[in-house]
Amino acid sequence: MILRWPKLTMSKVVVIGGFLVLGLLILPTQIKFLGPPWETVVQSVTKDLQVALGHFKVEYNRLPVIPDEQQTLRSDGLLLLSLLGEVSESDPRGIKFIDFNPAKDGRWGLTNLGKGNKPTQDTALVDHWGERYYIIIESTDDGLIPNPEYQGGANASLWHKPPPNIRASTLIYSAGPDHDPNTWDDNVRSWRRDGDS
Ligand SMILES: [Ca+2]
Repeated sequence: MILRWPKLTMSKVVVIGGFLVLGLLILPTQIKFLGPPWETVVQSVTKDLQVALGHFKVEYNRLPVIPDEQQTLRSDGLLLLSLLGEVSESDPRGIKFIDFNPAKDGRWGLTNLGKGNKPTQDTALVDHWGERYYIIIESTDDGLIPNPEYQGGANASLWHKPPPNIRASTLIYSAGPDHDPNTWDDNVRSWRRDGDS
C-alpha cells in the first residue's frame, strides 16, 4: 500500500496558515504569562547575600554584625549597609560587597533610599513580595546552624523531614508569597531541604 500526503487545497492552506499565525500571536503571551520563576530568582538573591557575607568575612576576618545565638537578622540596618560599603566603622576599606537596584512599588530591591538613591539607616533589601530577607549566622563555631524549619520535628511529613541542624555559615530565606516566615511550603531558602547548604 502506498501512503500519500493528503492533497492540499487552497482552503486547507488558509486554515493551516491561520493556525500558525494564531500560534505565533499566542506563544509570546503564554511565555510572558509563565514569566520568570520567582522562586529561582529570589533564591539567587539569598545565595548572593551568602556569598557577600562570606567575602566580608574573608576580607575582615569577622562579620558586619555579631548576632546573639540563634538570632534571626533581617536584610537591613548595619548588616545591609556594611555589605553595601556604606559603614566605614565596620567596612573601613569601603568595599561594596553587593549591590541592588532600588525597589519598585516597595518590592524587589532597596527600599527607603535617600537623595540620589543613597542608602540610609532605614534602607532595607526586600524580596519579590516586599518583605525583608531572614538571615541566620552561625555563632557556635561547630559549623552548624539550628534549622529554622525544624520546629522540633513537629512539621515532618512522610516526604519531608527537616533536619534539626544545617551545616552552613549563614542561612538566608524569604517568607515567600504568603509573607509568613513560619509557613515553609512557600519559603525560599538558600540551602537544600535535606540539610546541606
Ligand atoms: Ca511562607
